[in-house]
Amino acid sequence: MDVRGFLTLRPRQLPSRYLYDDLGSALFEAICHLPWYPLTRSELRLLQEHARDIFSPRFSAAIELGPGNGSKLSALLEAAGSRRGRLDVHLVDVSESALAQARRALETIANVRILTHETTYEIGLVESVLASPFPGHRLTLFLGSNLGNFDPPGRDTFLKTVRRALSPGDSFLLGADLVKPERDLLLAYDDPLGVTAAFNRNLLARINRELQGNFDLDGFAHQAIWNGAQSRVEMHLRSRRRQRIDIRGADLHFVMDEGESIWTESSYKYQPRDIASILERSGFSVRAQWIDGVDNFALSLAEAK
Ligand code: AVI
Repeated sequence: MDVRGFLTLRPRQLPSRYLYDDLGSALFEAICHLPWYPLTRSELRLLQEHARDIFSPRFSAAIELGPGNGSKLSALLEAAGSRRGRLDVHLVDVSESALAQARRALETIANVRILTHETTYEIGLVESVLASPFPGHRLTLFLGSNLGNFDPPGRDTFLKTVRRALSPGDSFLLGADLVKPERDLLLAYDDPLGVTAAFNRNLLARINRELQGNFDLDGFAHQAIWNGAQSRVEMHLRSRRRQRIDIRGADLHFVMDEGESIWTESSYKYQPRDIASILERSGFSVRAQWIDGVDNFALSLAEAK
């Protein structure tokens, strides 16, 4: 973890990818079960309902970037039924434990060969494409509204990199959360059980553990803010008092004022038409968009131009 550069920025920040150590990943799994965080269930419903439209018999490989516990891809493959032939399934993640879990969820499915890539999305995608050359087309999946954790310039660069790795006619399935009433968004990111607060504060515990920090976890309040102008939910850790922070492993020492915050995550929320134009700008043609009107979530199926 390189925290020095981020914590000295104003406002102070920590990248959201640092939320996911083993405990952070387990807390995120728990969040997905919370009644106030409907994204995962909503996306799963869409995948099951539209599996036969998503899946084309011409696919010879499916590549999932960030497969989590593998449950979404396995639900999609099961629901695709006879639309699916023999398939290479590539799972890409930096976390060895996530890959092992996803592999276990998928290996009981008939007619699939599973290949794991313990690396970044960008490198893993290129490796997957090289390992599953033509004939046949590939379906790349980027689900869970993970796109929402990129800021807009990073998001556009990432999607263009994905497009460049693919060949014309390959498909891309994107799951993204939609704008909804502020009350629902704040409950999703500041739940009454305090699981999201624990997920956020665990970042400080991780720094204490891995970099010999002295963060007092009770000295920071979890805060979720809806920033309507930027269309994003922000997670912050707000200092409850003036306090001195020492992170010996990063040779970093500073004072935080009462009310000062560390910004730990942005989750962008979209309008369906924005998702379509982002994809088009990145070199894809949108073929279909399915919206869950109950929880406001969108699945978009696009094809590399
Ligand atoms: C992983 N990512 C899409 C989640 C999100 O909704 O931004 C992470 C999360 N943060 C708080 N709750 C869940």
